[in-house]
Amino acid sequence: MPVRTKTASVSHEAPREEQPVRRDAPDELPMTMAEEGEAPELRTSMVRLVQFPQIWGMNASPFCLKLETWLRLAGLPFEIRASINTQKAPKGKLPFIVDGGQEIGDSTLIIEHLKATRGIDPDAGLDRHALATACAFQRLFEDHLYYIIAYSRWVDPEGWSATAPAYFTSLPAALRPFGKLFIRNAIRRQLYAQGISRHRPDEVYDMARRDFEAVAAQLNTHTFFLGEQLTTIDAVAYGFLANIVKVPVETGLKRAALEFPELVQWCETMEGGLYGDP
Ligand SMILES: N[C@@H](CCC(=O)N[C@@H](CS)C(=O)NCC(=O)O)C(=O)O
Repeated sequence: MPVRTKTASVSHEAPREEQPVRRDAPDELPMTMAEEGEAPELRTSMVRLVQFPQIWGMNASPFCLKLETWLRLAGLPFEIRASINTQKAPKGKLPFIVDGGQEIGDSTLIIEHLKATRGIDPDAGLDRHALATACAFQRLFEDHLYYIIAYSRWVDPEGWSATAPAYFTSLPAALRPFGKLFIRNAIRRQLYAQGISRHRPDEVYDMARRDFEAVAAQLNTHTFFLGEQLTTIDAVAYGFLANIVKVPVETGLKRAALEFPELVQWCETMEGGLYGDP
């Protein structure tokens, strides 16, 4: 369903004439094949997205939500297989995809694979400066804010009171107390090793507030992250921001995000445009 925003409309269902374009220009194709002078067949197979099941009415994994959002933004057909088994994932983490029998892990590598094999690239029109901005913001979300989200859910007692009852419902009741303790302790050790848990909660959430400041400043200049068109960084940002403002984990992290109404508004625009009723 197209969504009207201040200055632009967004739809994950491209009108017929804007359906994914087959690109035959050799310089846009993988180098080895272009060198042979042959245009590879662009794949049309349905992508299977393997990701965690929903919690709180959405995908509570920022990386899974990022990839699902990108698939919707790109207008590619996909089916979802819910799983909690990371051991079956090619890189031991979710999400991964199965594409024509090939398993591919890591949301960013998956997006690169899909751009190359489907000939579709929401970032094609971006200049060097815009790509640099996208790269820096992606690192902010994936290599900084991600750990604060994990801290808010698994370490902060306020967040744990929402995480504990929501996350373990697929475990048999008798195993739940052990599962909760085991997984929480493992994540606490990871966050201590990564470093974020060595700070006081007010320090952690102040760091997040600076991230939100940067994101809000960027969003204030355009409808979407890099202008009036959706690009990959919008999918990245939605995976993380929605996982803060739209989940019932009431910690200093969410309170800091809610100080920026433009972030909430932008999440609503994204949700309405990409997840709204067809
Ligand atoms: N770089 C990976 C990160 C994926 C990731 O960290 N996934 C988390 C869920 S948000 C996961 O599978 N955690 C389970 C684990 O580490 O065992 C990507 O972009 O896909």
